[in-house]
Amino acid sequence: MAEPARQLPFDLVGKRVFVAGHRGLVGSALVRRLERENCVLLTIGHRELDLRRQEPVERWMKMVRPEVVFLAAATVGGILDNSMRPVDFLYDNLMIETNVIAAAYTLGVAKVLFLGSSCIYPRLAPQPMTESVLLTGPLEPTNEPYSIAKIAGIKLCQAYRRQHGARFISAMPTNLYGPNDNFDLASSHVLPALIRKTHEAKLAGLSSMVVWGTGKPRREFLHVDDLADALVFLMCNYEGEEHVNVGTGRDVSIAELTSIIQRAVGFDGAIEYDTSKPDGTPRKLLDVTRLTALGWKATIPLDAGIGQTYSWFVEHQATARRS
Ligand code: GFB
Repeated sequence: MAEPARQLPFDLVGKRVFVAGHRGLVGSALVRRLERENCVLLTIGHRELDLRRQEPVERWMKMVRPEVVFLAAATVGGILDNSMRPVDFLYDNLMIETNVIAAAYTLGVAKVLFLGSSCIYPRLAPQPMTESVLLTGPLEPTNEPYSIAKIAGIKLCQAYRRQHGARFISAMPTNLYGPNDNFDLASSHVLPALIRKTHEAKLAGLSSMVVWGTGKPRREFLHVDDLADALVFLMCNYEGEEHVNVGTGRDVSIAELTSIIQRAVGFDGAIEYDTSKPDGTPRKLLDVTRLTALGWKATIPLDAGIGQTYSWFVEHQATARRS
């Protein structure tokens, strides 16, 4: 079937916009960003609606009739959490994306943006990774179930475009950080984990702190407010079946990241590398040429973003997710 009509820019003003996963890191940033778009926000908590269950999802979406969907709901976690809960990362994510995307099509939702992750790409993909390296090699074993679920989501959006002409698009963000992140040391990603560890080491007057792995892997970090801005930009200005990378185009080693966080927190203790923990993918850096050519660029520098996130953590420690 032919590509759907490309009426761009796609206007959000006055539209009923469902942000699935609005309490998470990405969803909450999207809600903050969409408040500037004069649209009608639709949200629901996971206690009220389990997105893994098809019939309640169909019923709720039929009732609220969204015209636009940002699919930011997902089971997510850091390297260890991915290894410990392969069923949750595969099953939950397959169910959530299948239910929401299928219901969006059935109900005639005008446009859907599905969110993946840079871990969809092969473990040893050439760096920086262009969108075209998808499915060209084996995945990183520590997050293979999550990656497979996210690849399925991209393919489902493409399939709806091809078979039914639906305007379903996908964005692949790099590693994210910011307010409302998970600060639990067992299940979080590296950046919030190191903020908390550094802060607690400083308060306890310790002379060192533990960092997992060798410190050599390289990662690219994007502030979630930049991501939310990019997602609104893509929703309004992108129409294509290829997914679009969203990142800064710059990466740092975990050792460099630790130094930046230590400076922000004001702790200069030694670093002990716990090499019993996995390094994961040696390097993950996105090629953001496609997004830059469309007209969007990240604006929040890493040190400023980390400073802001640290302040948020200190202020919200009591309520931030810590276990
Ligand atoms: O952020 P992270 O958990 O996930 O770990 P990935 C990144 C790197 O930081 C790894 C090291 O090399 C970790 O060993 N690291 C050092 C730490 N100290 C810590 C710590 O205290 N906590 C954590 N968590 N890491 C995830 C995927 O991979 O990236 C997900 O598992 C998802 O599926 C996400 O794609 C974006 O970047 O390795």
